[in-house]
Amino acid sequence: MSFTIPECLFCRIVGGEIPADIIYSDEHVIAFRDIEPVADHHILIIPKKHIASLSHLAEEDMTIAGHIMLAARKVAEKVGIAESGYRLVFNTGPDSLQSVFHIHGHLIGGQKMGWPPF
Ligand code: IU
Repeated sequence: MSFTIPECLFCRIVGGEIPADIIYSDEHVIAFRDIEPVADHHILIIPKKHIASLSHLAEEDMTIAGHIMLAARKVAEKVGIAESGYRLVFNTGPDSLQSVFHIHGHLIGGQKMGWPPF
């Protein structure tokens, strides 16, 4: 699935137009380091298809959702946080402070975290 929109920053990263520190890429998703990391490891996992947020995920996107989760597991293993633990956070909508409207999971780890996250 390769639906992209030109004004979307993350679609432009997918297209190679904007550089990113890419950790993982396959047919459906890419993962790259966040430019403003909040933890030792902070990696964004995004589908190549443009989907604005979790609230815009359709039934037909079920496979893509699965690919994002599997990529998170692979990236966690690759950067060495699979055993110590991590979070996968999908900020969705205004209360969550979502700022980029191309769905992305924040894979966060490499240090002890607190709970609740606000
Ligand atoms: P949010 O959940 O939509 O708030 O997260 C967007 C993230 O995208 C945020 O952590 C930014 O630091 C990150 N980001 C980035 O990695 N590269 C960019 O060029 C831009 C934002 I703009």
